[in-house]
Amino acid sequence: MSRAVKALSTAIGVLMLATSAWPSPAQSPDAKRPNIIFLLLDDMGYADIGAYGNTYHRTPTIDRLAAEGIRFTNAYAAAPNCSPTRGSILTGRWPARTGVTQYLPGNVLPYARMLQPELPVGLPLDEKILPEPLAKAGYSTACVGKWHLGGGDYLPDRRGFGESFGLGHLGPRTMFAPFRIPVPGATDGDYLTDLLTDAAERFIERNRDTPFFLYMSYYSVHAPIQAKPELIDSYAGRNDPSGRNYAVYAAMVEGVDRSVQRLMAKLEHLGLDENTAVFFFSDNGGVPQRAFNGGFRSGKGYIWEGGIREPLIVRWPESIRPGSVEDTPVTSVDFYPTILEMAGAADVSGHTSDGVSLLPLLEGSGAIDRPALFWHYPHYSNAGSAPMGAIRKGPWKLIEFFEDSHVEIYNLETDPAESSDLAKTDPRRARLMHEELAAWRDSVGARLAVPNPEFDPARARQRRALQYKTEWDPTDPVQSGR
Ligand SMILES: [Ca+2]
Repeated sequence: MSRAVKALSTAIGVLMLATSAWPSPAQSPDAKRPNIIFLLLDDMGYADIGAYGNTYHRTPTIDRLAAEGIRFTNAYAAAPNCSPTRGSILTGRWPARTGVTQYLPGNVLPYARMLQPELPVGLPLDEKILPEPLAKAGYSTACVGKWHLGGGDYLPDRRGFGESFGLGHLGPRTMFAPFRIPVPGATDGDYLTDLLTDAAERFIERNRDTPFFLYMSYYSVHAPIQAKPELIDSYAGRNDPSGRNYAVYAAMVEGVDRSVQRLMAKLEHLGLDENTAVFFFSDNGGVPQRAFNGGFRSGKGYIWEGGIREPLIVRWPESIRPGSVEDTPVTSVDFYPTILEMAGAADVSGHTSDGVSLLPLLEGSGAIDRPALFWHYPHYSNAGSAPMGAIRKGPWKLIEFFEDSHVEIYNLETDPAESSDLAKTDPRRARLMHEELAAWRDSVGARLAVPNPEFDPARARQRRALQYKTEWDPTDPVQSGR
């Protein structure tokens, strides 16, 4: 439909609304509630897409989302890896509060300098998640793709999602069918990103007449790094200014862009693109060997900026001015209250969110009020990081390293690469921020890493097999995601 015809039909719609004494259901306030699509990428770096400065990867559709919506430059994941950030999105609560502070099931390092707090087997069942209040408000809900918040009773369709389509709790060993868990409709050689998009399209088609919430959680661009051969070939001879020329990774990123293009075309075809809010976000920073983290320090697994600063785009033509850029620091716990406010949905009783609704920023109608952002990562990551915590307050960030209790502070405005520690030159600021971080940990009941009496430097990285709790059966392929 052309813009002129669209404008005309909107005008006719408004006219009908104004003159009709008995509004039909299609004209009730319900019909105006936006559909919400949350596109969640796995391990995508801050600058993996063109809208954030990448000139090697081709991401025209995602760039267009930014051009037609709002792009955040200080958006954060609440954690530097998968499960805790995913939990924070779905609950609106800090990982330190839900207890999911590490990828599940985590790791056991019996000789490390510190003993890590025990993890739950999944996002605790008493945690309320987004689809519940949305369903109560009349939304159809679906989880498509990666979950990583527990198997069995912890899976999305048992947690309030109306339907789910994916590979269970964990990730795939291959991006090409056959997978270790059969996927309905998949034939050998099918690409996983495309299959998820197929499922999302079917969900959108089926729910075109009711408001819907689609949690679209791509397995890309997490390992295994695999892409369709024709896309890989198309990167031959293309200039990567980083010098890596990792065509497979680039093609994997572009594979997502092509899927997003299909979803946007579907929305437009159904006349839903104006009143659908589309979020684009990544669950943690990129792996530095392949991803572009925008010049920020380090990557996945660390709470240096490279591990937690994320691309965040929201397109919602009904309410967002095209081409907006927002510098206010925001975090993944904010999505829950934002989405509820967008949907006009009341929260479920007994649930409290740690987040702040971003609607004033999205609409350009005002600022948000929040004293600080916090991170609590009392764990060892696969990338080699040791237990750490952080607070960001204005341009200032303090990082606490739990193994030796030392702190560092950085001014992110003047030193976004976190290269110059100012803790010794500004000890008062360091002390105040450290106290605020510790007080926050107390307030959310954060579980701490503690000194390990068995610490053995030579064997510190040696792992022991996990002892699973009885409610999660690791021999069950559906639960374990194998
Ligand atoms: Ca991840």
